[in-house]
Amino acid sequence: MASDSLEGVLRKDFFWGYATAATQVEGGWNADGKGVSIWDTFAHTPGKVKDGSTPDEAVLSYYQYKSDVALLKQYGVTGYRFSLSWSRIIPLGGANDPINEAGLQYYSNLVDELLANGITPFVTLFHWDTPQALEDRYGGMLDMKSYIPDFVNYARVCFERLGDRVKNWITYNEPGVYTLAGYAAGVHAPARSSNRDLNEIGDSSTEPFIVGHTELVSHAYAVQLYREKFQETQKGSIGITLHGNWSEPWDEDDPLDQEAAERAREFEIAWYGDPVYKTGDYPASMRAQLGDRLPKFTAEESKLVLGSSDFYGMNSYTSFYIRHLDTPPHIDDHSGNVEKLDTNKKGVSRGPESDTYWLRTSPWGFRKLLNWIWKRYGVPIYITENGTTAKGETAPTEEVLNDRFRIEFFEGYINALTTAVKEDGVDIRSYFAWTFTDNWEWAAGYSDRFGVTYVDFESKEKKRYPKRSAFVIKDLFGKYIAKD
Ligand code: GBH
Repeated sequence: MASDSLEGVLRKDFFWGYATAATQVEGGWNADGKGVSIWDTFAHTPGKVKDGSTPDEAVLSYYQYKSDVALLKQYGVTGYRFSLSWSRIIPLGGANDPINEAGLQYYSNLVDELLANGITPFVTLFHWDTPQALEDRYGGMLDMKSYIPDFVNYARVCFERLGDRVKNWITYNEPGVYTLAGYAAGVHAPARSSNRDLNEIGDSSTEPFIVGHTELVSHAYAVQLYREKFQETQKGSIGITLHGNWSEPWDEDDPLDQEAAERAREFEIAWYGDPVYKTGDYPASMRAQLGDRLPKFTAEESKLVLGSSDFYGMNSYTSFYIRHLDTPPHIDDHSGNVEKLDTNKKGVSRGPESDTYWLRTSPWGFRKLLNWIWKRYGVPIYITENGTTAKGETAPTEEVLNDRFRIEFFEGYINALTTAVKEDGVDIRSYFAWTFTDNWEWAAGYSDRFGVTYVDFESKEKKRYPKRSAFVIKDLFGKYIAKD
């Protein structure tokens, strides 16, 4: 393997570590004044989560942050990406609603603990947990005019209270996943779609695009505020994190499949990426298929959104083969009228199966995706999530903790990203593996284990058991990051 020649390839200030999200790890769902989020509501609605579980306790990191930071330190990380729970900080969410000091104190303590251990915090403002009160008050992100001042006020509180120590901000995590899972498929909170077997309310053909627009514009206003009022003194950077997998043509020689794959990338990634980094507008392929169902940017919005991210925050897990369809697009299609397949025309698989239906190990697409993003947008890339589950992880046995499958995943992807830096000149500044510990995997509950740390969810304290992958990742970055 080429791994030795990759020694010292990554910049010496490259950040690496683990990413988490508040709902998935904190627990303390109503502790110390926290308000209810749409995910609390969702999970407490019978039938919504696969194993009937809730994030009420999750992995109790709200209570165990000190020992968790100690474990992170043992894993050798230089950064830790976590999200703030909006309803922990402002329980009712709105610009005129009271602040919960106890909630802010928790995050302030966590930041201090990280810094005291030499770990740089990367903080996400929004990882899907809209305050329920805003949903009830005006429909959350469906009402952009009401929502923007509330989100911007929340961002301001975070900058004011944590920005003296937090220098790396991410506004939204995966706006596209929030909209598609929550408003198109209806399988995530706030559980809206056109599918009346699943959801009482919603319209999959319009709402995802309305909500996506709200995310983009509110992101841009929060960034404007940071740049005008905080950046000069606090000297941090701010951006957005987009989700995207690699789309490869099913038949590499068929121009229709090549176009379909590019269309799939545009619907999944450029939906948000082009407005922010390239044109201030949605891709032409989306306008062509969606017409007036896709909102239009006003001149003012467009100007505000374009250039509103200091970096490209990138979450990616897998690759798919994409085949064109000969039929016209369905009104509820959000992928560019394509078919997503596990094997290509020659019968080659996209990669070995994990324990999660959509996820297969396919590092070959990771390098291609890094190049596609770099060529299209040309801003530094911060990889903010990447990781996998593995079959058969049901008890912390020696075999499970020696997690070969996950190790091979990380070896492949970390190799691919380092090769993209070395061979292709892509500017990559961070890598956060998903995730630190097994956690509450949203609608999949506790069944999908993404952690480099096994968690015994049956134990009262959610006991942690390091898996070997944590130490393999440490060794890899120890080699690949340049020394002084
Ligand atoms: C991330 O999202 C999240 O940020 C994180 O919270 C989560 O725990 C982690 O991934 C692992 O799931 O059937 O092909 O349409 C990744 C989100 C999940 C988005 C699968 C697309 C639909 C798959 N992706 N989803 S598909």
